[in-house]
Amino acid sequence: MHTRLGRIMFTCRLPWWRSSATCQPRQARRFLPRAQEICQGPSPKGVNTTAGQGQQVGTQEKKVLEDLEMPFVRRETETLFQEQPVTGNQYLEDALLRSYLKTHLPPKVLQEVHQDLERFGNRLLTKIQPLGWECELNPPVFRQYDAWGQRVDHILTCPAWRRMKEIAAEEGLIAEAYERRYSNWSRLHQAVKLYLFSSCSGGFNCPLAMTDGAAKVIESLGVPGSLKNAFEHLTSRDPKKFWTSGQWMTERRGGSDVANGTETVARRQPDGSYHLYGFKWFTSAADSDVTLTLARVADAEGRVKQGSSGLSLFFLKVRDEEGKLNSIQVQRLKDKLGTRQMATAELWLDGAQAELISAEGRGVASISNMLNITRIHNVIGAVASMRRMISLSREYARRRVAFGKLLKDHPLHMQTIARMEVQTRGAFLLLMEIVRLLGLVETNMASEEHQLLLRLLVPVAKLYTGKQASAVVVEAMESFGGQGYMEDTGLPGLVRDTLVLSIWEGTTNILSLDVLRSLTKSQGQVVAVFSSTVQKKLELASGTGKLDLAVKQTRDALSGLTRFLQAAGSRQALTMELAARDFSYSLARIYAGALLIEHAARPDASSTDLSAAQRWCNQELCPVAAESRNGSYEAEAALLDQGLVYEGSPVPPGRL
Ligand code: UCC
Repeated sequence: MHTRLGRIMFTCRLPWWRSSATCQPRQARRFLPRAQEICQGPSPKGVNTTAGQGQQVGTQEKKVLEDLEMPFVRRETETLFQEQPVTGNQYLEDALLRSYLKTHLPPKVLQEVHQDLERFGNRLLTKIQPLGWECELNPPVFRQYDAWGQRVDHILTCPAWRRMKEIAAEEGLIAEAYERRYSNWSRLHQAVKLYLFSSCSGGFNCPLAMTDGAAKVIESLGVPGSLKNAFEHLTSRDPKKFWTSGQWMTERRGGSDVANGTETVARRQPDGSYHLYGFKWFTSAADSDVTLTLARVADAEGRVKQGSSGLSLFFLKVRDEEGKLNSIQVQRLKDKLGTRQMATAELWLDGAQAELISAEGRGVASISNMLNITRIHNVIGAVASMRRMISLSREYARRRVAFGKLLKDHPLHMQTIARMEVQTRGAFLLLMEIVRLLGLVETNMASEEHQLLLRLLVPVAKLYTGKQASAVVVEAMESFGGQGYMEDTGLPGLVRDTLVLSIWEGTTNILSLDVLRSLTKSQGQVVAVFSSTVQKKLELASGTGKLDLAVKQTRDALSGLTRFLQAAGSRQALTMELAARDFSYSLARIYAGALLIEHAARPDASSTDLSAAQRWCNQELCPVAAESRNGSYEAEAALLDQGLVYEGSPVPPGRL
């Protein structure tokens, strides 16, 4: 029976948690005659059998019919099947999202945004989720040659993936941020739509991240005449006009060390354009229409400048009007753990025509506008994954019976999900804070403090939520027991797609170093603004009684952070490098704590707002102070780290 139902569900090609279109066990029962057919093979009528075979079939048929008479075999086991969690409109079911919008948006904006999100939530549920699953089942295929031996390098994507592109345009998933019809709140509106879209987008959130990043770079350049057309396409609501962009940064010598690892050379042409020659080792959504990429401009003798100051930023169209690749060859598609819905390719640039769009040697600084946007999208993806898994997990707990009661009535199970919920709430408020600040910056309403805070919080949020999301989705998968590990439930796919979030767009350590970069570049101002902003939020909550302990814990953590920085100032650079990750985690935990406290201090706050703030603040909020007391950032500790890692390794100690 298990096998039969399994087959029925497989035939439906939808995971069991996918909205109303899904084949549920109950619906599957209606397919029983079909299931019998699958089990028995074709009807004897249609089969040209010998008399003996006919007799055998007859016996089998009788046996099956007898089995059907047996209640335990045929019916009772059905009742053992676990009910699928059925989630509804994810906007309406997200209490924190709704209370955040109600608190922060002006009433008129709230009214319109609410209507749009409710409608979008329904569209996601009924139309977009099934498309996302189709994308999962039909990953892109690479066809290098046509039937006649012509090299074509076609990346074939499925119809659902192409439909996602149209939907992204129709919903204004990029346009919303650039039209600014809600002034500084437009970014937030866009981010919330992307947050709802993310986990049912079938991976289409990735090209959207890069498209947004490309539009941002072009806008920050003042939309020069040569890029006006591209900007219009990237920010279009017309599905026929809408373009997506790639972000080709990674080369063979590494994804992080862009400044030293980029080998691609740009040769200037008489008409002022450039031809690019190089190998891009990891290009996400390689089916995009255009891309931004880095290269080194060669001088008249063909020499290039190494290092960061030798890099410049280029814009190029991937194909010409006839769809022919722009002197680009696709070497192969990457075989990834997750995000398989999306074509990631290795590309040879063999004279690809491109336009220089930054000042020469300012490539990294220019593309960092894109990186900061894609890193925000990464945060959106992380919070969305956590929210999606918790949403499914809590629904499942309302239906699954174990040890004589529903999972929701097992206190330990609820404690486990509640802990995930607290993590997700902190991450969500961090995300909202960043997009709120970005909205202010983009509408010239930001103070210098806002800008500094945004510069600091983007890498902090990216690195912290990426790690949180990996931990939360794995924990949530466990809350389904063995079912969580079953491929056709769709849950492993969600887990796989989440695990990349701490890797791409800068790993945790690289982003921790970016946090230090922001400190150095601003001469410590980012931390001064961070401290004063946290203090202001805490002051607003002081005297609310139930939050007093949380406020004290956050204040103490902030003092610990300040003391650490004062002491670190007189130490070697090694101290800050060793502390970079713990320092960034401390910033994330303290700031998210302050945001949760602020949200819980609202006059109409609920008891759950209160307990989320209290519980968040009960964790170690300033790990960098604790580890510093343990001596973890001393030169001696660094040597011991090596000793621990390489004990027993064949590497001679002198070489370490
Ligand atoms: O491409 C990838 C996958 C695409 C998929 C996207 C989908 C994601 C969406 C998910 C949705 C669910 S993955 C490849 C991503 N690659 C990276 O993220 C690179 C990681 N490496 C770094 O971030 C490095 O730290 C570098 C490349 C930034 C280091 O380069 P440099 O040249 O050594 O850095 P410098 O010299 O410190 O910085 C050069 C300039 C400085 O400005 P000036 O010269 O004015 O002082 C820096 O201040 O760049 C500025 N800068 C920044 N400015 C560097 N980083 C930033 C920043 N983050 N913000 C502002």
